[in-house]
Amino acid sequence: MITFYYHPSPNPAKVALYLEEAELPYEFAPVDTRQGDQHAPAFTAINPNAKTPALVDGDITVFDSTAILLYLAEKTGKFMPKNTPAERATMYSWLMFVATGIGPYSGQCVHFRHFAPEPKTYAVNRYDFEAWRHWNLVEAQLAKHRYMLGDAYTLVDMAVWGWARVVPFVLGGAEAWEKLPNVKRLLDEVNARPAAQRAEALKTRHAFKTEMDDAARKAMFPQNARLAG
Ligand SMILES: N[C@@H](CCC(=O)N[C@@H](CS)C(=O)NCC(=O)O)C(=O)O
Repeated sequence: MITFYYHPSPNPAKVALYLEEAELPYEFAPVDTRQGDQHAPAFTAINPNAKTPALVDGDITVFDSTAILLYLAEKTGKFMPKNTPAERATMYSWLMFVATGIGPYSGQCVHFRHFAPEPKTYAVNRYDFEAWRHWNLVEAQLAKHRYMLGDAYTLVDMAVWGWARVVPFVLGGAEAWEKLPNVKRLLDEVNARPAAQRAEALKTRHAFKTEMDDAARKAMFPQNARLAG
C-alpha cells in the first residue's frame, strides 16, 4: 500500500492528481507545513529535504514531486508517452522545465510578492519576470498542442496543473489569464476531470493550518532566524 505525504500546495497536487488518475489506492498522510510537521524526524527520515510531497510504497521511499511522478508512471505505465527516444526526450525536457523552472520561479514569485518583508522591489521584479517568462513558454507550447506533449494527456500536464491552479496568486491576479489563454484552457479541462476533483478534495480531509502567523513563518522560512540578530 502507498502512503502519500500531502499538503494542499502545488507540488503535492501534481502527485495527488496522478494517484487519482491512475486509480492507485493510497493512505493519506497529512503534513501540515504551517505547523512545522515537515521538520519532524519521522518525516525527514522519509524526505530529508523536509518538504511535501513524499511517498512510501512498501519498502520503497521516493520524495520530490517530479521523482514521484516518474516513479508512479514507470510503475503503472500510465500517462507516459511512447517509449521511443524522441518521445521520452521531449517528456524529460518539459518535465524538468516544470521541475526546475516553473516550480522554483513561481514559488519564489509567491514568496517575495506575498510574504517577504520590504524592501523587495528588486526581488519581486526578478521573480515576476522569470515566472512570466516560464509561463509564456508553457503558453506557447499549449498554443501549438492540445497537451504539453502533443495529443495525449500525460504526467507533464499533471505537473503543469499543480502550478497552473495558482497562477493568479503567482502572477499578481486573475488578469494573468488574459495573457495565458491556453494555460487556462488546459487548467479548465483538467479541473473538469473527476480525478482532479478528487485530488482537490484531499485538502478537506485534514484541518490544515491556513494562517501565516509567526509560528508558520518560523516553520516555513527558517532563514529568517539568521536575521534576528
Ligand atoms: N522540489 C520539490 C519542492 C517541494 C516543495 O517546495 N514543497 C512545498 C509545498 S509546494 C513545501 O512542502 N513547503 C514547505 C516548506 O518549505 O517548509 C518538489 O517538487 O517536490
